[in-house]
Amino acid sequence: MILPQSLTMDFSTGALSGADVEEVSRTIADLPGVFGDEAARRALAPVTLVYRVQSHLPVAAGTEGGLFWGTTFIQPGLVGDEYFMTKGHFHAKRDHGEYYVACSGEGALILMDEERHTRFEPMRPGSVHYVPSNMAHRVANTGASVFSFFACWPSDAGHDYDSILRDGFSARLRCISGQPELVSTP
Ligand code: M6P
Ligand code: ZN
Repeated sequence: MILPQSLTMDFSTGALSGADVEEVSRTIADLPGVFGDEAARRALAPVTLVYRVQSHLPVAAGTEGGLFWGTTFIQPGLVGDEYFMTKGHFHAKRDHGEYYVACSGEGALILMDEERHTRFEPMRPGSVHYVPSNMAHRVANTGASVFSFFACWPSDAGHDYDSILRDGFSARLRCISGQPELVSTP
């Protein structure tokens, strides 16, 4: 039996379409405590879109052995001198990894291990990034247009946002003289 293809992806934009695509949006109002300069965040219009995530979740979250697929679209912009970025998370199951593939625009993958060493990898269309286990990860848009990337992660990985909201990353990706620079947090 041949079933019709129900999920498609536009390789130029990363957009997913199909019956089972879920979408969440994160605005400036949704991201208190995420950026270093909280006053600069509050000075922006609360409805300003920072990023949205389209995902295909074919099994229930927490199911062992399944995979999730998604595209994240990050708007260009700054909060103070920090690039618009995702909240960032460790996986609740720390030994679970993830793949990211850049689609369009310019971005950066910021990775921090459990000893709080932080580094970043530039993301350009076609670059493939393996997020190792035990690493917190977030993505920033370092360009002037929407940055999109694909992600594939285990359905039982889970998101631990609390550790990041409590302790942050040990460094922030700031726009210094027009270039991304990782600056240690005090
Ligand atoms: C990628 C994946 C998702 C994640 C999204 C946004 O698409 O890693 O699991 O939800 O990025 O990142 P965050 O949840 O940290 O805001
Ligand atoms: Zn993840």
